Amino acid sequence: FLPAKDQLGLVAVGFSGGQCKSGVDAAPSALIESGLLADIQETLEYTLYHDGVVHGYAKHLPVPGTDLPLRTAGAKAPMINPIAVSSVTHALCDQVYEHASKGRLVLTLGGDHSIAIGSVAGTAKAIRERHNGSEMALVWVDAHADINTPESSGSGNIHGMPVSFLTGIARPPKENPDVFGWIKDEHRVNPSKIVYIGLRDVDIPEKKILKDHGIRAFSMHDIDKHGIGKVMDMALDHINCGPGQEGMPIHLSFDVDALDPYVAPSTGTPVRGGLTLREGDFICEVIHETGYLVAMDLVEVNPALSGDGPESISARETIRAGCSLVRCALGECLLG
Ligand code: 6HN
Ligand code: MN
Ligand code: MN
Ligand code: MN
Repeated sequence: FLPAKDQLGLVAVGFSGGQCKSGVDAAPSALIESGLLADIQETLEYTLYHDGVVHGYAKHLPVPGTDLPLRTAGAKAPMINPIAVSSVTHALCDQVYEHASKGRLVLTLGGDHSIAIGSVAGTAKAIRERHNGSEMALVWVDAHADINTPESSGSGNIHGMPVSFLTGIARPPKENPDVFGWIKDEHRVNPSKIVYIGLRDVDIPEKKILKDHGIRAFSMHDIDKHGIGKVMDMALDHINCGPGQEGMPIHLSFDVDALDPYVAPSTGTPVRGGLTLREGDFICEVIHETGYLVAMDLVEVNPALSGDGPESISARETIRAGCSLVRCALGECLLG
C-alpha cells in the first residue's frame, strides 16, 4: 500500500510557463545547491533516485509561433503557453509514474504550480495500478485554490488551473489534443478526496466551483479560529487518515506562497496574512506522521523575485523555508 520508507525518487522541473514571471525555473537548482539532497541522503537516510537533470522547456519547446494563446468558448482570457504546459506536464507525469510505480516516495521540485498537473496525474495513475483502482487524497497547501477553468480564469495563467484539470472539472479542449489531451480518467483525482489548507486569495468563480463540488477547504480564517492543530485533525479526518481510520495514500502539493511573505517573500503571487514557518512545517510533519505520504511537490519558489537580486536575503530565506518544508514532510523531527 505505501512507499518503501527509505527510497525517494526526485524530479526537478525548472518550468515557468504556467505564469508570466521568469525565475521560478531556477528554483530546483537553488534548492539543490543549498544542500537539500545532502540532507535527504545523509540526515534523513533516504536512498535517492535522481537523473541529475533539471527538466524544463528544453525537450518541449513548441515550434516558435505555434504555442499561441488559446481562447476557449466563453473564456475571459486566453490560456497562455497551453502546448508547452501540456507537454512538460505529460513528460513529468510519466517520470513521477515511473518512480511511484516502483514504490518510491516521489518529490517534485518546481517550477510554477502548473507542473502539479503532471506530478499529481503520475501519482494517481501509479496508486490506481498498485492498489486495484483505489484513489488517493490530495492535500493542496496554498494561498490560492488553483481551480480556475480556462473559462473562469481572469489571467489565462495555467498555474491558476491545475486542480480543475486534475479533477475533470475542466475538460481539455477537444479540438486541441495537444492541450492536455493526454489526461485520462486514471490520472484524475476525486474532488471529495481533496483538502485545501491556507487559502486567502480565492477568485469569485473559484469560490463557486469549490461550493458546487463540495470541496473541503481550510482558509487562514479557519486556522486563526481553530489553530493549526485542530485544522490538521479535521483535514486528516476528511481524507480518512485520522487516528483509527482506514487511511489512504496522500499526495501533498505545497505552494510556498501559502507561507506568509515575511517568511517566503520570493514567490510570484505573494499574499499577506499567511502561514508562519512553524505552521507550514507542522502541516508537513503531521502528514509525514500519518505514514500515508506517497508524493510531494514544492513549487513557486522564485529566487529572482527579491528586492536585492538573486543572492539576496529574501531569496535565501525563501529557499531555506522551502527546504525546511521538504525535510519536515520527509520525516525530520524536532526531538528524537
Ligand atoms: N498559484 N487565481 C489567480 C489566477 O491567475 O488564476 C492566481 C493563481 C495563483 C497560482 O499561486 O499557484
Ligand atoms: Mn503518457
Ligand atoms: Mn499560490
Ligand atoms: Mn499554487
